[in-house]
Formats: sequence, C-alpha cells, structure tokens
Amino acid sequence: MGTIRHSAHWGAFSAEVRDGRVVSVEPFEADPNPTPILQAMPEALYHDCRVAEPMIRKSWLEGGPGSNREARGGEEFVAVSWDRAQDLIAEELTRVKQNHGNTAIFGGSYGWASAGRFHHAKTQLQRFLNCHGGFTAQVHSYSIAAGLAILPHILGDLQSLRGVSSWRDIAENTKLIVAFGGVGTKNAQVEPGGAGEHSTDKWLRRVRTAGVDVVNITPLRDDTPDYLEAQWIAPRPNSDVALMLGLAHTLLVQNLHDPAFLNRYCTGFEQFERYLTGAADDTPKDADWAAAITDIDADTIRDLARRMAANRTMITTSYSLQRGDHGEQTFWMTAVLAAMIGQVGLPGGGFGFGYGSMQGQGNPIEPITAPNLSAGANPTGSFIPVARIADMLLHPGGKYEFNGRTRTYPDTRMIYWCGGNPFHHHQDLNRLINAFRQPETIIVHEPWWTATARHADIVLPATTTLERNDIGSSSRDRYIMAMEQAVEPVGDARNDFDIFSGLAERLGFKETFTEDRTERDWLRHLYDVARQQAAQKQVELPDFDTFWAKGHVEVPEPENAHVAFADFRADPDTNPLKTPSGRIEIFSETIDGFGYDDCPGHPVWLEPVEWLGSDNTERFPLHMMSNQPATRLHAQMDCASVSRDAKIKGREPVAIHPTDATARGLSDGDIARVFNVRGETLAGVVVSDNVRPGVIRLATGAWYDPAVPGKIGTLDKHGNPNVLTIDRGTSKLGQGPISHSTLVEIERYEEDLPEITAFTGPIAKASVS
Ligand SMILES: Nc1nc2c(c(=O)[nH]1)N[C@H]1C(S)=C(S)[C@@H](COP(=O)(O)OP(=O)(O)OC[C@H]3O[C@@H](n4cnc5c(=O)[nH]c(N)nc54)[C@H](O)[C@@H]3O)O[C@H]1N2
Ligand SMILES: Nc1nc2c(c(=O)[nH]1)N[C@H]1C(S)=C(S)[C@@H](COP(=O)(O)OP(=O)(O)OC[C@H]3O[C@@H](n4cnc5c(=O)[nH]c(N)nc54)[C@H](O)[C@@H]3O)O[C@H]1N2
Ligand SMILES: [Mo]
Repeated sequence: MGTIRHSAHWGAFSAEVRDGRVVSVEPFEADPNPTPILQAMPEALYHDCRVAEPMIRKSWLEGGPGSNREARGGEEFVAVSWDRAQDLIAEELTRVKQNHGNTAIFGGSYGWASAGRFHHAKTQLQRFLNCHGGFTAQVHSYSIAAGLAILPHILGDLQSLRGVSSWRDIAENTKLIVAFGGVGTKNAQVEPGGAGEHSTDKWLRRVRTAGVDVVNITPLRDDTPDYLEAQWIAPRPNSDVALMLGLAHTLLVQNLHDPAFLNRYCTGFEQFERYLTGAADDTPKDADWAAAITDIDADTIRDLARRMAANRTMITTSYSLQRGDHGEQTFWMTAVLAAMIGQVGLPGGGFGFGYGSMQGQGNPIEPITAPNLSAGANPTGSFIPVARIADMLLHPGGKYEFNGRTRTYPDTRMIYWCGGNPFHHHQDLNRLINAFRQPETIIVHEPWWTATARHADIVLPATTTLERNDIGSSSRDRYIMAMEQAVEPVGDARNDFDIFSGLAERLGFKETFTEDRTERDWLRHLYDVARQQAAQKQVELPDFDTFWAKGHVEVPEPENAHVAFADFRADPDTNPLKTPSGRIEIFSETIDGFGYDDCPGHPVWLEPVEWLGSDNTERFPLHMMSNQPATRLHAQMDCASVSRDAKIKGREPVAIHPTDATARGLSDGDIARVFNVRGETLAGVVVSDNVRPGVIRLATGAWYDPAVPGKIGTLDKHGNPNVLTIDRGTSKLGQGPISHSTLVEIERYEEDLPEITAFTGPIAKASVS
C-alpha cells in the first residue's frame, strides 16, 4: 500500500499501489493541464498482451538462424528459459560478428521507448552493442529527418528547431501568428523524457488574451483550438511551398519585403528572385499561380501577404509539413519567407518550427542539460538515414545518395530492436514485411506483443517503466522527476539493463557495460553529472538524496523572453550563423553543388509524388493525413481503454468531409475499407466538416492487425494507415519519410467484420521446445 511518484512521455504522476498492484494514477500536482492518456497506464500494465516470458519463433529455434523466414509474423512461438534465450543470443551475436562483421548487426532501434533516461531502451541497446564492437545505426528521426538535413545548410544550426522564441515573447510581442500545419494542444500532450508541466494550453490562452491574430493553415481545422478563433485556410495537402511562394511574390511586387534585411543578413536572394519572378523559367510564382496549385483564392493569398508585412508576424511551421514529399522545401521556404518580411531576430517576429508539435516547443526554460546515459562511441561509424530501413534490408550493397554523399547499404544479418516499433512507424508495411524476411535473426525486447514483436525470432519480455526506478527529464521541461518503482516486474519481465548485463557477462564485457554500477548507483551518478553541468550555468540543483526524497526538482522559469536569432540580428559580424556565408542561405552553394534534381540550390515548388493537384487522381482521389493520435503516443497504450473507447466497432476512426461521405454512401459509424495500390485497412467512419473536402484523417497508431498474419498484402483489420503510405525518401538530401503524401480511396465495407486480434499476445504458442 502506498503512493509512488513517477513520470512518462505524457506527463508526471503519482500511482497508488495496493497489494503489490497499481490501482490508479493521479497527475502531478503542479501540472496545469494533464492529459487523459495517463489513465491508460494501470490497464496497459496488466494487459493480456504483455510479453510474459522469453519466446522464440518455432522454426528459428528448431532450425537455427535464417530458418523459414517467410513465416515471420505468422508463426507460433515457443517459451524458453531466460538462460537458454540469453545463451542463444550471445552465440548469435558472436557468429554474426565473426562471419559478417559488426556492420551486419542493425541496432538503430529507432523509437520513443519510455521516459526514464537511465532505462532508456535504445540507449541501453546501443551502449551494449558498442561494447560488442559496434553496429549499423540510424541518423535523424522519423519526426524531422528532412528538417534535420536541410537546416544546418541554410541556418548553420538547429536554433530554429531547438531554440525557438519562447511563448512569452510571442504572447508579449507578436501581433499575427501564421501557423502552417496549425498550432494546438493535441500533440503538446507529450514530450520525450516527460513533462512535469503541460504549459502549451496556458500559453495559447495568453496569446488569445493578448489579442494575437492566428491564421490556421491546414487541411484539418481542429489542428488549432477553437478558443484562438483562428482564420482557417485549407490548402491542398503538401502544396504549402506554392502558397509561401505566392506570399513571397506578393511581398516582392508590392514592395513589402525588406531589402535591407536581405542584404545584410542573407545571401543569394538574387538567384531566388529570378525564380520567384519567373525571370529564370518564365513562370512568375504570383498569387494566381499559387491559387491554381493550392486551391486557395488569390485574393486571400495577397491579403495575407499584406497582413504579414504590416504586423509583427511569427511564422510557425509544424514538423508535419516536412514529412511529405520534398519536405526540405517547406522548412527552407519558411525561413526565406520570414527573411523577406525582415523580422527575424526581433521580438515577436521571425519563424520557428514545431510549435504545437511537441509540448516543450516554446516553453520558457533555462537551458540545462538533462541527466542522460551515454551510449558510448560506435567503432563502425556505419549508419543509414533513419527511414531507409526497408531499402537497406532489400538492397544490401546498394548505392544511394544522402546529403551530398554517395553511400552503400550494409549487408544486414541481424536486427536488434529495443524500444521502438517499426510496424508502427515505418511506411508501406507490406514492403516492410518483405524486408523483415531478409536477415537471419531478429531480436526484440518489448513489454507488449506489438506487431514488431510478432515479426521477430526472439522476443524478450522487458519491464515497463513502473517496474523500475529512473529519472525523467527533458531539455524542454522545467522539472526533473524521480521515477520510483511501483511494482515488481510483471510475469517474467526483466529490465533491458539487466538483460544486457547478462549478455555482456556471457560475451566478456560486463564491467565495461555496467561500470560496476547498480541501478541506484547509476541514477545517483547521472544526476550528479547533470547537477555539475547545471552549476556551470549558474543553476543550483539540490543533491541527489534531497531530490529523490522530494520527488522532483523544479527549475524556475526565466523572467526574460527568449528571442531566437537575436544575437545574430544585433551583430551579424560578431555573431554570424554557422553557414558557409555566416548568413541565412537563401541560395546555398553547397546544396547547389550536390546537383540534386529533387533539392536544388534555393527553395522551389516540386510536385509531390501523390497529391490532389496531380492529373492522376481518378483511382485514388482522397489525400490521407495520417497524423499523430489524440488518445495515445504512437502505438503505445493502444491496448487500453483511453484509446479503444475512441474506436468504432473496434477500428480506428477515419474522418471524412460530408460531401465525400455522401458521394460514397458513407455515414457516421459505418466501417469502411481504405485502400490504394499498396494495401487496405478497415476504419470507422466519422463525418466531419473540420476536414477539407478531398482529405481524410486516419491517425497513426492502431496496431497492425493482418487478416492473414505474415502474408504480404493481406487486409489490415484495424486501421493502421502505414499499410497505405509510400516508402521513399523526401529527397536525396534528407531521405526523410513521406507519410503525409498518400492518396487513397474509401468505400463501405459490406462483409462480416473480422475480429480484432492485435491485442491477444503471440500469434500462437507451441508447447514443445
Ligand atoms: N503514417 C505515419 N507514420 C508515422 C508518423 C506519421 O505522422 N504518419 N510519425 C512518425 C513519427 S514522428 C514517429 S516519432 C514514429 C514513432 O514510432 P515509435 O517511437 O517506434 O513508436 P512507439 O509506439 O512509441 O514505439 C515505442 C515502443 O517501445 C516500447 N517500449 C516502451 N518502453 C520500453 C522499455 O522500457 N523497453 C523496451 N524494450 N521497449 C519499450 C513500447 O512498448 C513501444 O512498442 O512514428 C512515425 N510514423
Ligand atoms: N497525442 C500525441 N501527441 C504527439 C504524438 C503522439 O503520438 N500522440 N507524437 C509526437 C511526435 S513523435 C511528433 S514528431 C510530433 C509531430 O508533430 P506534427 O508533425 O506537427 O504532427 P502531425 O499530427 O503529424 O501533424 C499536425 C498537422 O499537420 C497537418 N498537416 C499535415 N500535412 C500537411 C501539409 O502538407 N500542409 C499543411 N498545411 N498541414 C499539414 C495535419 O492536418 C496534421 O493534423 O507530435 C508529437 N505529439
Ligand atoms: Mo516523432
């Protein structure tokens, strides 16, 4: 009996424990706006789909690595002892390293895992694999791969992403927010490492009280909360660069741009101007040109341009815009548009990425370094761009372009995944099933039987965060949270750290891996390091014991508003950007020098591979937005009621405009088949005029639930949009995922509804071993 303090990506909380079981959770008392997602935790903790014991796919166990790989995802598993599982894994790690080298081990393991910074699953895995001689990693993130590639070229660093102007600055100084992709609280429920304080709602309300006007540019009206009373402009999805060009052209021809700013703080406006005016290609990118592409009235575009120039304007662009084809252009053009207005570095002006995409974006905070476990160095240096995993598995030795280099895919023999769910996050899941048939061995640590666990050979039961002690912390949250163990491990689960310690012992590097520290030693150590680093920045943190006894540390909110690029604005000679020119690169000689047709030397409009403006939309006339889910984090907690109560006859809801619904005879509550050439899935219809005509919303995160497990192309019963999305890179520069560029069709599903079987545990369990 008792109460413990803890934290998760969706917020800090306390848990009540009775008779060794968590019975309820309460949000952290200082959190002004906690999320309902939290309430899923007790149910998920004891759900039937927890992995109860180590399990091995039958053919792999009987025939060894590589056996009957086509059966992955559809075959039964055999329970084995921890010792047997660990012996087999140690042997297999040794074999692959000896026969194929460390680059044959894919340990990128992309994924959010849980909030605690010590038991952070991916870091634990990578630290372990580095001790083993290294692995092939993944760089950048599914969130912002295209942005992370382009921003250093044009702005020198990630200030526009990681050091955006604070909400205090916006509330006090901005007059007009132009929000591409909207700015809301749905996505601000979460923060990697946890949020002690969900502050976005508080700041958005202050923005409203201050009388700031908001323009919500998105195909989904509810991306921005009603109380902001925003103007809704709903362009065709993925046409934003054309809209921005139309705005830029209007600024130029109406002499509303700022030549002095462009001259002193930027380089390459001349080249861009020739493109903008049409001097280079006979196509002026004027408001009428933009209107035809975006389906937004030209007068609306001209009017918005005038308002942007006349007011102190903050342009915000959400991460989502660069998760479409040629996503680099959206970020680049955002910066160029802001540069033409000339308010970059002024209070309340300029631009920033990801406001509303994540809780901590714009949160006023002292920049201290959060406690963090080091993964160490990877001796192989081998990596792929994060979202090119299926390409890598299907084309060993294949060549590809990335950020100015021609690179080669390694020959992958083993996948080791710990803390991520590619059958949630990757595009074109039918292609991924095929890719997952290539390596000889796939090992997954998971608390739950996700689709990824079902497609593995060896599945080890990992504890969830409530079954261990940890520290929760994010560089964008003002709190460091103690995370106390609530209960003993459920079933036979073990901490990832303990699993790797056991493997490290078998492989002869236990001391290097553990540094002879226990869990408690590590927490104290990581905290002490963070405390020393904070002291160097004049922020005083209490000692570890005081912190742990109190349950949290609160770092005070800074009094002054933070303005991004203020130093650069004040003196660009003393404080140049870290670009080759020291200025904002409207034209980049570096990028131009790469010679990429899909990412030339200045921002341009490039037609996406699939979008509503293409002349080939007859078969698949609807643009699918597979955005982030309101009721969970990605696929996490999909098994619990908070997420499942929002479903329709067990399927993920799909929102569709009344006109499109009527044309297809669809009504609220129907089950529909959403399909294209890549796959098909069942979803529950919600008719809504918050969705632009021609667009549907099917949020991510419904667990992939194939009608015939393991079969490529089979119907997904549950509403996972990634059976429909395209698996290719944004461009040769960024190679980011393009999930937001997908056309589909939708029709009423008349057949008997198949049962949902995503949450039943392993595909099947064999009793022999
Ligand atoms: N169509 C489409 N697809 C998308 C997106 C989109 O907008 N549209 N968005 C993309 C984005 S931005 C992202 S970030 C990705 C997210 O993709 P992921 O981060 O891979 O998704 P999660 O469901 O959070 O997966 C984390 C997994 O870690 C497991 N886990 C939690 N704690 C532990 C632990 O302590 N140990 C171990 N071993 N495992 C643990 C969880 O059970 C869960 O299965 O999805 C991407 N996919
Ligand atoms: N509740 C919850 N919150 C989350 C997450 C979660 O799983 N659940 N995931 C977190 C993660 S990992 C990330 S990276 C962030 C992602 O943050 P974002 O990338 O901002 O999130 P999305 O929900 O994909 O997209 C936001 C909105 O952008 C709009 N949009 C999409 N494409 C276009 C376009 O081409 N043009 C315009 N104008 N608008 C477009 C869609 O209407 C969509 O609702 O969210 C985080 N927040
Ligand atoms: Mo993300």
